[in-house]
Amino acid sequence: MKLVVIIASDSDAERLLKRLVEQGYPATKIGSTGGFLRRGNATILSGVEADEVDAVLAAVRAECRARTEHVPVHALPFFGEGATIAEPIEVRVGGAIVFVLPVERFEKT
Ligand code: 2BA
Repeated sequence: MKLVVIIASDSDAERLLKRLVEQGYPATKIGSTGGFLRRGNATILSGVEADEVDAVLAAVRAECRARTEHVPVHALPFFGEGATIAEPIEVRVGGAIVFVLPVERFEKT
């Protein structure tokens, strides 16, 4: 068994959760916050058999499309304070970050 951990934007995560559940994959959505942008995002956990991981990743690719956005440096927490760069910086938004972890043990009580 594998645990697929997916970090996605809030809007993409909602559609992804719907698609996973419709396809019969269990999923849990947890509210989270990106450390760099400090924007709300969502973390989805899905525990599936090893041979189902590719199908879960296909759903992620279908629902989470990356795009870029220009963010003013002064709007960035930590980095923005006292920033001397005037140009907005380009950041990736949307898309997903995925970790696939081995599951040592799974129990349902
Ligand atoms: P954030 O940390 O808010 O990062 C949002 C986006 O800002 C990142 O998109 C990346 O394009 C950019 N970014 C992050 N750190 C940067 C830096 N030091 N300088 C310039 N640009 C930077 P993604 O890479 O798609 O990441 C989206 C969200 O996924 C992240 O939100 C974070 O919540 C999570 N994440 C990404 N990589 C991770 C990792 N290795 N471990 C844990 N969480 C991760």
